[in-house]
Amino acid sequence: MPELPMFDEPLHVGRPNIGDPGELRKRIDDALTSRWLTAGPMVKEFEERIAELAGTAHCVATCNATVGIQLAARACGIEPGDEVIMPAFTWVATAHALSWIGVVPVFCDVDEESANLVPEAVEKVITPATRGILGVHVFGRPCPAGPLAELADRYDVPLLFDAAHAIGSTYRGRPLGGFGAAEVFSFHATKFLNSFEGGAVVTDDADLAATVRAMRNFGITEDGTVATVGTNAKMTEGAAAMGLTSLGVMETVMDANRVNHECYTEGLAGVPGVVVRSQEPGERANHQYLVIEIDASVAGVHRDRVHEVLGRQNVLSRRYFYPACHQVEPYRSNPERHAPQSLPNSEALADRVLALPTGPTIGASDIADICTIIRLTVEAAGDPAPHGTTTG
Ligand code: T4K
Repeated sequence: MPELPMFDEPLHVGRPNIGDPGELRKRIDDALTSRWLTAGPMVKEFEERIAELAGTAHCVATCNATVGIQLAARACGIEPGDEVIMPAFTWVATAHALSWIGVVPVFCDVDEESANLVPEAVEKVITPATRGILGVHVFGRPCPAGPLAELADRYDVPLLFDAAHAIGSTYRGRPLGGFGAAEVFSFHATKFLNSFEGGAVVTDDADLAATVRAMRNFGITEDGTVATVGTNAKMTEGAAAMGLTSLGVMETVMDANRVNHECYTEGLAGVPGVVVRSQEPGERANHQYLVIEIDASVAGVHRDRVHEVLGRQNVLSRRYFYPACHQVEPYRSNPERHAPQSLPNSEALADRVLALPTGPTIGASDIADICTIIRLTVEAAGDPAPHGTTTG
């Protein structure tokens, strides 16, 4: 391994895709000239574009996805004290979004291959106290939305999806966004489609959309009356300007990510214990995240060691998602409430996954070099490093 970092500049996971900066500046100028700075015409245009992409009748843009999940849950009638089943293997925001509004996340194990909820596992943790199911399309790979909807119907509870990673991917050939009662996208700076910070609730249900829209604006409905409890979750015109600009390069970014996925798969072929996570066969994938799994028992080296070695070479990989939700506070201290069953697949995944840089700024030769670092680290395998306790 070279003494000096292989890369002069750090390579990040989640480097924002900006699109044409000239277009962005023009949109910001337009907002300044019109003196319409938030929840204005650009937000409306952004909502129309997102609804079109998701194939849904309605889109309500929000300041981020965390609050979007809260609005969607409240608009579905999920109240403080209610229990909602969700995967243990996701970014902690999914769990915290619920907890912050007093809803109790109950963690369910995920399928090891897809890293998503599957109905068989969900049914095992359903109790009379269950008031909802919140699936997550982890790394943009679709949950089995059809069978989950049948299960939710059978138990008469709403089904929602945290689609933070999922715009541009499909399930049974249809864009993610149109499944369950509502789905929630994230447009955080690190997402491949970004609006600085931002999110959106998408749905085909007109009443639900109207409730979310009111809740986003202090509970005020279209006719100006306060009809419900609400918050301030509005998207700004600046955020929408970035979102619209970022939409201009979305297809290019997805193409680049797809090619990068192939390069990593080829580059890591034959490295014992290391696999590149795949996407759903037959579906369109946005390849939002490039995630490898390192099985220490085969590779002879733990994921944390590879993370550390890459860091020294200026490749800033991220341990998405580690720890699993039930392994962090406040959930860890209350397993009776949050983790009624064991969660072996979520724990195994959290112990093995490592997100690597992707996106249009990463080229084939960068990927070849990153793969070389990983290959050499496995070849020189020593004792597994002790586990850390921080996320990412
Ligand atoms: N559900 C799921 C499944 C999610 O993954 C997320 C968020 C949510 C819900 C909630 O969505 P939002 O409420 O955020 O809309 C990041 C993001 O903050 C978070 O949005 C994302 N998931 C999560 C997976 O990753 P961190 O703490 O790892 O990110 P951060 O800010 O340290 O950035 C990661 C790397 O990206 C940095 O090392 C450098 C690079 N970066 C970041 C920013 C912000 C840049 O190059 N430029 C930038 O402007 O959480």
